[in-house]
Amino acid sequence: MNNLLIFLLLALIISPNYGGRNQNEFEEPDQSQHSHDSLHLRQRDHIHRTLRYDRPNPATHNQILEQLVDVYQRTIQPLEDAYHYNDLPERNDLSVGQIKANPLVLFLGPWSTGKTTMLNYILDTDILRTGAEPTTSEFTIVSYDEKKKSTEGVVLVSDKSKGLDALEKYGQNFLERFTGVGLPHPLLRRVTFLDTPGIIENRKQQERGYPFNKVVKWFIDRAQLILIVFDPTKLDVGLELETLFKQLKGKESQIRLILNKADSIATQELMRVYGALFWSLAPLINVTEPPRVYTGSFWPYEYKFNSNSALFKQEEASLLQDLNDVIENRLENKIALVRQHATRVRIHALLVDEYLGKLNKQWTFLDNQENVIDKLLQSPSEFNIFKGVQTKNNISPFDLPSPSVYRDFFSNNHMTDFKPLSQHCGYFSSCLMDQLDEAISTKLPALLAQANKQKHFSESRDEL
Ligand SMILES: Nc1nc2c(ncn2[C@@H]2O[C@H](COP(=O)(O)OP(=O)(O)OP(=O)(O)O)[C@@H](O)[C@H]2O)c(=O)[nH]1
Ligand SMILES: [Mg+2]
Repeated sequence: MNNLLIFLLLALIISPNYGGRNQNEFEEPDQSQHSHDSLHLRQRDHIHRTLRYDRPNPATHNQILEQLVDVYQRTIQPLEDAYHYNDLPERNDLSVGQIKANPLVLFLGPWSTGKTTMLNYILDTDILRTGAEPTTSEFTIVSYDEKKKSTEGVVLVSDKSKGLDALEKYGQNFLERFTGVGLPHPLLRRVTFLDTPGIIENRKQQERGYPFNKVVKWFIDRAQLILIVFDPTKLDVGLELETLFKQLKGKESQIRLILNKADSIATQELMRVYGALFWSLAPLINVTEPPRVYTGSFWPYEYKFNSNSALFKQEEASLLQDLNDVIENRLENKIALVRQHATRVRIHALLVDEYLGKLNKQWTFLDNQENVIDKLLQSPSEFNIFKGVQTKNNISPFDLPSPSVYRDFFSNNHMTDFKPLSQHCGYFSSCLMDQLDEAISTKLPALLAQANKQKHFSESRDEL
């Protein structure tokens, strides 16, 4: 009996999770690294050369960003507030913090495929814990800080300047699984990474205690590059991965597939795995152009003897170039994001205005106002509401939300709480909608032209 007790005590002490230790604490040494001691490190000059770490942001970069914030605050936000845009269910909200934030690069995919190792490799660190078992248990934002620092999720979401405050809605359980790692790495001045817990097939959503898929979708909507990492020795495509790809619809141009650890299998097998990967993913990716796949071994060690090292080197160079393009295009992407948001806010304001117009037309003093509102919400097509907005304002039918969204919206906001667009005009300033239209058609394209000019100027300076 005593022996059994001693055995259990010992087992508990040597267990890696003894004491409920947070798996992502970055002081923790990587146990798996010990087995890598005999491996030689690869040169990393190419990473530095491609990503041009030390090049500071040009002064014009920040000026353009400030102007973009100004356009948002002066012309888009007033309409957002006037028509309670942020009460729309499933909306894509925007904040000054998000506009100013660095481009976001996501690491997603099944467990133990090498996501965290790859991130450590790019940043030349071993600060994030890696391991052969499911290791990353937290959504980990890796961003710039003057010194190494770990920040808890609750703190991250309470700082509005970080643009992460909207994540608070996913609850305390999520916040306990959300963490920030700050590093004084120059690359992080220009880009922010998110490491995610690997997908484990057959695990039910509720076991996580927070809406994992919704959280992933929130980050997907805000990411400029989405790296989905696979391990050629375990290509199991199940329900969780299918769900992930469903959430990636519309973001196909940002997706890159990584066939990692490719030097651990023979060439012929690698070809077979490459085919199998496409075969299993094809039904999940609904576009004519397949996503780019990078094949290689994205860790700091020399490729295994006899592997396709020349190919892997080229693949790594292309991937780094891809990452650099995202960094270089960050201003254009931000302007496009604000423009897309402005278009959504415009459509919302036009729809509320149309509902109001129809209410005023349909309602007479003999009717019960609530009944008229209900009729408008239940059958908007009878009153030509969506079609009317679409044709009068030259909007694509694909950009219009579903009428059920407005049944939801007006259940929390009474229709008569809003004023029509024609009443949102100042004595000395133009109407809110005219200002928004001007931002979409003139101000934002002008900022885009400035951003392009600045990019070409930096590129031509690099070539000298
Ligand atoms: N042979 C080889 N092994 C690798 C490579 N990259 C990572 N590994 C190993 O694969 C295991 C898993 O690596 P992680 O980086 O922890 O994987 P992950 O995708 O972050 O895993 P989760 O956090 O559990 O989702 C570790 O033992 C790594 O040392 C690689 O390129 N080649
Ligand atoms: Mg990991």
